[in-house]
Amino acid sequence: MRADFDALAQIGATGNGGVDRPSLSPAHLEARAWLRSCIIDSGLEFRSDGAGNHSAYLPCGSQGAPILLLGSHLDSVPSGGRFDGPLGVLAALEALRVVKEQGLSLPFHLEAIDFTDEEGTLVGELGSGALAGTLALKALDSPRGGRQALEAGLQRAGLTEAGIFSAQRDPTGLAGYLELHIEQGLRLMNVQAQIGIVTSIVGISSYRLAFLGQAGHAGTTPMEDRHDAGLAASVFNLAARELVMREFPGCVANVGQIHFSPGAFNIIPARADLALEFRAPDAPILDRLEGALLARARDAAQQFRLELIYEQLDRVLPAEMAPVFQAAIREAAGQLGLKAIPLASFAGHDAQALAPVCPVGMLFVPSVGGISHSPRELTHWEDCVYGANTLLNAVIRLGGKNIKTE
Ligand code: HGY
Ligand code: MN
Ligand code: MN
Repeated sequence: MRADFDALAQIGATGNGGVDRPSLSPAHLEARAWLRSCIIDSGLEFRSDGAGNHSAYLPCGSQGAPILLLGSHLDSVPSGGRFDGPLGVLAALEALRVVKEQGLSLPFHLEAIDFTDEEGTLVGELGSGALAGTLALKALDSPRGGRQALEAGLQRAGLTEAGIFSAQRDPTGLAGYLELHIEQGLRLMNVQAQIGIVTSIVGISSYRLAFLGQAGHAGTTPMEDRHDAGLAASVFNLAARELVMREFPGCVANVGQIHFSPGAFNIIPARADLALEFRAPDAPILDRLEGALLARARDAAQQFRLELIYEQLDRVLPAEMAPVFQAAIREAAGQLGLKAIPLASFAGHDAQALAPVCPVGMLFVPSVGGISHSPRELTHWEDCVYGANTLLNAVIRLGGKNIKTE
């Protein structure tokens, strides 16, 4: 697993410990080709689907048994870390290898999967949403990464929009989904725990907003006469932060992009385009937060006598982790003598796309300094191994439980 991890980290490497593998980019496709060869060299069956999900399949269950999916994603955020996603895919692959070597038989088959575009540099949880049948057709109309990037990526990967939806699986064939991931926060490190038993995953919504003002001469236009879109964008960004910190404890909001146009030193910005994302632990709070943020945007537009337009790009629901999966993780960690604590995930994950159709579970390992989505992302290798062993042992424990009913 270590040799695989180090080899994979070289693909799309940014030279400072990170990787740059946006979904369906050449570097991402190179990583997928590398995974395919790993799967075949391991004597496992290679599979891929219309959404570009790549997987290793091990028929270790009885005839007609459902499949327990394990995995994560190989795509990264731009200039991201080398652990976010790959650790889960490689630990899943290693689990299949060990089950195969040991000749273990389980009440389900195993499949180690690399989901397409978890990070949303194109759409967001694209492959997992397609497999689950939860991907909305409209999600492809105005995707987070823009239509052009989506079309170019699909073409590069030999995929089609219609083909994406053919990836949907019959839920009766799915025993569930279990994912190992880095925590991307500080809670495990703060209590010296090795394993996080994920209890729930946060809901996430994203919008594109634009403030529309008037271009003008930056030198000759009196300050009080300006319709400056840039000012509204700045006021809104600060107002969003204040709103969340004052009125929405446990939630977050982020303006990840602001683009002023025409964009010159001496032109008053006519237009400011913003990428807004916000997260809440449950759907009603997510909806309340959405309304409050849009009200702040309207206030900012009014304050500077501007027009406001906006479009919701996606809304991923919060998800509860199946108690039987949490129990299997807790027992596996205990059996390995590891300290495990329950915790909610404020990062989104493929597991939340699958949660509506099958029982899901996640386990975390510590992130040094809580840093992620950065080349400085780091998990000590010892913790990666603890996570992989806990994943494997949780799979074996799930083999002894009645997953669908417990
Ligand atoms: O954005 C997230 O929470 C995840 O890393 N995709
Ligand atoms: Mn991830
Ligand atoms: Mn991520």
